[in-house]
Amino acid sequence: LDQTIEKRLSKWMTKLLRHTPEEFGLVLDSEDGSCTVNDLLETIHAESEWSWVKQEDIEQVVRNSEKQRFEIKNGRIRARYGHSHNKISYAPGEQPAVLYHGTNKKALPSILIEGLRSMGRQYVHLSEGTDFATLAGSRRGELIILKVDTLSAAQLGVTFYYAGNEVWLADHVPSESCSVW
Ligand code: HQG
Repeated sequence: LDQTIEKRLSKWMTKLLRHTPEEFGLVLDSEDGSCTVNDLLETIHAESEWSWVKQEDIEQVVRNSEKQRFEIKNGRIRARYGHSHNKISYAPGEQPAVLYHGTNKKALPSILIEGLRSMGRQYVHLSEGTDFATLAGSRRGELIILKVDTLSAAQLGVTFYYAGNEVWLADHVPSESCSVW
Protein backbone atom coordinates (compact mmCIF):
# COMPACT_ATOMS: atom_id res chain seq x y z
CA LEU A 1 0.00 0.00 0.00
CA ASP A 2 1.34 3.44 -0.76
CA GLN A 3 1.01 6.07 1.95
CA THR A 4 -1.98 7.86 0.44
CA ILE A 5 -4.02 4.67 0.14
CA GLU A 6 -2.88 3.54 3.58
CA LYS A 7 -4.15 6.79 5.08
CA ARG A 8 -7.49 6.52 3.29
CA LEU A 9 -7.92 2.90 4.35
CA SER A 10 -7.08 3.91 7.92
CA LYS A 11 -9.85 6.55 7.81
CA TRP A 12 -12.33 4.04 6.43
CA MET A 13 -11.40 1.57 9.20
CA THR A 14 -11.72 4.36 11.76
CA LYS A 15 -15.19 5.17 10.55
CA LEU A 16 -16.22 1.53 10.82
CA LEU A 17 -14.57 0.76 14.15
CA ARG A 18 -15.17 4.05 15.97
CA HIS A 19 -18.17 5.76 14.54
CA THR A 20 -20.88 4.15 12.39
CA PRO A 21 -20.42 0.35 12.13
CA GLU A 22 -24.18 -0.28 12.04
CA GLU A 23 -24.58 1.92 8.98
CA PHE A 24 -22.53 -0.70 7.15
CA GLY A 25 -23.99 -3.76 8.87
CA LEU A 26 -20.95 -4.36 11.05
CA VAL A 27 -21.63 -5.59 14.58
CA LEU A 28 -19.05 -4.73 17.22
CA ASP A 29 -18.78 -6.47 20.57
CA SER A 30 -20.75 -4.36 23.05
CA GLU A 31 -18.04 -4.68 25.73
CA ASP A 32 -14.73 -4.17 23.97
CA GLY A 33 -15.82 -2.80 20.60
CA SER A 34 -14.05 -5.50 18.61
CA CYS A 35 -15.05 -7.62 15.63
CA THR A 36 -13.23 -10.39 13.81
CA VAL A 37 -10.72 -9.27 11.20
CA ASN A 38 -12.79 -11.34 8.75
CA ASP A 39 -16.00 -9.44 9.50
CA LEU A 40 -14.15 -6.16 9.09
CA LEU A 41 -12.72 -7.34 5.77
CA GLU A 42 -16.16 -8.33 4.51
CA THR A 43 -17.58 -4.96 5.48
CA ILE A 44 -14.67 -3.13 3.86
CA HIS A 45 -15.27 -5.14 0.65
CA ALA A 46 -18.91 -4.07 0.51
CA GLU A 47 -17.72 -0.72 -0.90
CA SER A 48 -16.59 -1.53 -4.43
CA GLU A 49 -13.65 0.85 -4.35
CA TRP A 50 -12.21 -1.23 -1.49
CA SER A 51 -12.97 -4.70 -2.84
CA TRP A 52 -9.27 -5.47 -3.34
CA VAL A 53 -8.26 -5.07 0.34
CA LYS A 54 -6.53 -8.08 1.92
CA GLN A 55 -5.93 -9.00 5.53
CA GLU A 56 -2.28 -8.02 5.21
CA ASP A 57 -3.33 -4.50 4.11
CA ILE A 58 -5.34 -4.13 7.31
CA GLU A 59 -2.37 -5.43 9.29
CA GLN A 60 -0.13 -2.87 7.58
CA VAL A 61 -2.49 -0.02 8.56
CA VAL A 62 -2.56 -1.27 12.15
CA ARG A 63 1.22 -1.60 12.30
CA ASN A 64 1.99 1.77 10.74
CA SER A 65 -0.53 3.89 12.62
CA GLU A 66 1.76 6.33 14.41
CA LYS A 67 -0.82 6.72 17.16
CA GLN A 68 -1.58 2.99 17.35
CA ARG A 69 -5.25 3.61 16.72
CA PHE A 70 -6.08 -0.07 16.31
CA GLU A 71 -5.32 -3.30 18.08
CA ILE A 72 -5.46 -6.87 16.75
CA LYS A 73 -5.64 -9.73 19.24
CA ASN A 74 -6.63 -13.36 18.62
CA GLY A 75 -8.10 -12.60 15.20
CA ARG A 76 -10.18 -9.69 16.49
CA ILE A 77 -9.62 -6.02 15.77
CA ARG A 78 -10.79 -2.83 17.51
CA ALA A 79 -10.08 0.85 17.67
CA ARG A 80 -8.31 1.50 20.95
CA TYR A 81 -9.78 4.96 21.57
CA GLY A 82 -11.72 7.75 19.89
CA HIS A 83 -15.18 6.15 19.73
CA SER A 84 -18.28 8.21 19.22
CA HIS A 85 -20.52 5.21 18.71
CA ASN A 86 -20.37 2.41 21.27
CA LYS A 87 -19.03 3.03 24.75
CA ILE A 88 -16.22 0.57 25.27
CA SER A 89 -15.49 -0.64 28.77
CA TYR A 90 -11.90 -0.39 29.89
CA ALA A 91 -10.41 -1.64 33.09
CA PRO A 92 -9.81 1.28 35.47
CA GLY A 93 -6.09 1.81 35.93
CA GLU A 94 -3.51 3.32 38.26
CA GLN A 95 -3.03 6.60 36.43
CA PRO A 96 0.12 8.74 36.60
CA ALA A 97 -0.07 11.86 38.78
CA VAL A 98 -0.09 14.12 35.74
CA LEU A 99 -1.83 13.65 32.39
CA TYR A 100 -2.02 16.04 29.45
CA HIS A 101 -4.79 17.13 27.12
CA GLY A 102 -4.20 19.00 23.88
CA THR A 103 -6.75 21.59 22.91
CA ASN A 104 -6.93 25.00 21.24
CA LYS A 105 -7.11 28.59 22.38
CA LYS A 106 -10.76 29.07 21.41
CA ALA A 107 -11.92 26.16 23.58
CA LEU A 108 -9.97 27.27 26.65
CA PRO A 109 -12.43 29.74 28.28
CA SER A 110 -15.21 27.19 28.21
CA ILE A 111 -12.94 24.37 29.46
CA LEU A 112 -11.84 26.53 32.39
CA ILE A 113 -15.51 26.87 33.35
CA GLU A 114 -17.03 23.45 32.57
CA GLY A 115 -13.92 21.30 32.65
CA LEU A 116 -13.06 18.81 29.91
CA ARG A 117 -16.09 17.20 28.34
CA SER A 118 -16.11 14.28 25.95
CA MET A 119 -17.99 16.32 23.32
CA GLY A 120 -18.69 14.08 20.30
CA ARG A 121 -16.77 11.10 21.70
CA GLN A 122 -17.45 8.68 24.51
CA TYR A 123 -14.53 9.85 26.65
CA VAL A 124 -12.15 12.77 27.21
CA HIS A 125 -8.72 11.87 25.76
CA LEU A 126 -5.60 12.40 27.86
CA SER A 127 -2.01 11.29 27.48
CA GLU A 128 1.01 10.53 29.64
CA GLY A 129 3.28 12.71 27.55
CA THR A 130 2.83 15.94 25.66
CA ASP A 131 3.51 14.49 22.16
CA PHE A 132 0.10 12.88 21.77
CA ALA A 133 -1.56 15.96 23.29
CA THR A 134 0.32 18.16 20.83
CA LEU A 135 -0.91 16.08 17.88
CA ALA A 136 -4.49 16.22 19.16
CA GLY A 137 -4.51 19.91 20.02
CA SER A 138 -2.79 21.09 16.85
CA ARG A 139 -5.68 19.93 14.68
CA ARG A 140 -7.93 22.91 15.41
CA GLY A 141 -6.07 26.17 15.76
CA GLU A 142 -3.63 27.53 18.26
CA LEU A 143 -2.33 24.72 20.49
CA ILE A 144 -2.94 24.81 24.22
CA ILE A 145 -1.73 21.97 26.41
CA LEU A 146 -3.55 21.40 29.66
CA LYS A 147 -2.06 19.60 32.57
CA VAL A 148 -4.44 17.47 34.59
CA ASP A 149 -3.79 16.83 38.27
CA THR A 150 -5.20 13.31 38.44
CA LEU A 151 -5.10 13.02 42.22
CA SER A 152 -7.32 16.06 42.62
CA ALA A 153 -9.59 14.76 39.84
CA ALA A 154 -9.78 11.34 41.51
CA GLN A 155 -10.74 13.03 44.77
CA LEU A 156 -13.54 14.73 42.86
CA GLY A 157 -14.75 11.31 41.70
CA VAL A 158 -13.09 10.91 38.30
CA THR A 159 -12.10 7.41 37.16
CA PHE A 160 -9.31 7.08 34.61
CA TYR A 161 -9.16 4.22 32.11
CA TYR A 162 -6.10 3.08 30.20
CA ALA A 163 -6.49 2.62 26.44
CA GLY A 164 -2.84 1.71 25.80
CA ASN A 165 0.01 3.58 24.12
CA GLU A 166 0.06 6.25 26.87
CA VAL A 167 -3.55 7.21 26.24
CA TRP A 168 -5.93 7.60 29.18
CA LEU A 169 -9.66 8.23 29.10
CA ALA A 170 -12.11 9.81 31.51
CA ASP A 171 -15.80 10.69 31.41
CA HIS A 172 -15.23 14.27 32.50
CA VAL A 173 -12.41 16.22 34.10
CA PRO A 174 -13.45 19.10 36.39
CA SER A 175 -11.86 22.47 35.64
CA GLU A 176 -10.38 22.60 39.16
CA SER A 177 -8.03 19.79 38.12
CA CYS A 178 -6.87 21.46 34.88
CA SER A 179 -4.20 24.08 34.40
CA VAL A 180 -2.46 25.46 31.34
CA TRP A 181 0.92 23.76 30.95
C1 HQG B 1 -12.59 20.27 23.33
C2 HQG B 1 -7.62 12.17 17.55
C3 HQG B 1 -15.18 23.47 24.79
C4 HQG B 1 -11.38 19.40 23.39
C5 HQG B 1 -6.81 13.14 18.37
C6 HQG B 1 -11.19 19.08 21.91
C7 HQG B 1 -6.91 12.55 19.74
C8 HQG B 1 -14.08 21.48 24.92
C9 HQG B 1 -12.62 19.05 21.40
C10 HQG B 1 -8.27 11.90 19.78
C11 HQG B 1 -14.56 21.24 26.21
C12 HQG B 1 -13.13 17.65 21.18
C13 HQG B 1 -9.25 12.72 20.56
C14 HQG B 1 -15.39 22.22 26.77
C15 HQG B 1 -13.32 19.59 25.69
N1 HQG B 1 -15.69 23.33 26.04
N2 HQG B 1 -14.38 22.58 24.20
N3 HQG B 1 -15.92 22.11 28.01
N4 HQG B 1 -14.09 20.07 26.67
N5 HQG B 1 -13.30 20.43 24.62
O1 HQG B 1 -11.69 15.36 18.52
O2 HQG B 1 -9.23 15.09 22.43
O3 HQG B 1 -6.11 10.95 14.89
O4 HQG B 1 -13.54 14.85 20.16
O5 HQG B 1 -10.27 20.06 23.94
O6 HQG B 1 -5.50 13.31 17.92
O7 HQG B 1 -9.25 16.53 20.30
O8 HQG B 1 -8.47 10.43 15.39
O9 HQG B 1 -11.24 15.12 21.01
O10 HQG B 1 -10.50 20.10 21.26
O11 HQG B 1 -5.95 11.60 19.95
O12 HQG B 1 -6.65 8.89 16.14
O13 HQG B 1 -13.43 19.68 22.37
O14 HQG B 1 -8.68 11.83 18.41
O15 HQG B 1 -6.87 11.03 17.22
O16 HQG B 1 -12.45 17.10 20.06
O17 HQG B 1 -9.17 14.07 20.13
P1 HQG B 1 -12.27 15.55 19.87
P2 HQG B 1 -9.65 15.29 21.03
P3 HQG B 1 -7.04 10.29 15.85
